[in-house]
Amino acid sequence: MKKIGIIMGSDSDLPCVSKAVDTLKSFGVPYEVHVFSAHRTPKEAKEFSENARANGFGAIIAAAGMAAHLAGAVAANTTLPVIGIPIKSGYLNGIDALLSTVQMPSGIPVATVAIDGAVNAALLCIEILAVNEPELAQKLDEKRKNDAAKVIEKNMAVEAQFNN
Ligand code: RP5
Repeated sequence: MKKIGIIMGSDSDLPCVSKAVDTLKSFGVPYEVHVFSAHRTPKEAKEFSENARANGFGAIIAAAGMAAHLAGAVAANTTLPVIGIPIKSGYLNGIDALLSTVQMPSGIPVATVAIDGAVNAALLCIEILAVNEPELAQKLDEKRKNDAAKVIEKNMAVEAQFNN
């Protein structure tokens, strides 16, 4: 199975990014985690992105806060799918990172999830891999069913509390 590359601009992004790691782990998807900054360590970020396909990656998650150009910079150097996570931080609480990540000019796509949307970033990567991995597709179906069952249970509890 292809690996997922998880990169972040700073280790201060880890509290959010670790949720993506946990999600990939729960599906048994292989991954690597790195801190590469588009502005502090641009050479390392470029080298990783340029070699990612040859090194067995199937998609890359790039998480960054503030003037977040990491996902775009990674996407500039690979044609693997890149999922951007705008990190909530600083004076603007992630709105800056959201706009920096989502507003990519035509030609270099970055699929952007919600601010701090680490779980969805991982799920999107799993969905990408599941195109060629039937077992992963089955696990995704099971998760949807389990999630729905939990909501149905909560609905029953709420209905029992408020409806006669
Ligand atoms: C971005 O700046 C990082 O992705 C991080 O979210 C933010 C702050 O970085 P630190 O100053 O905490 O290293 O590059």
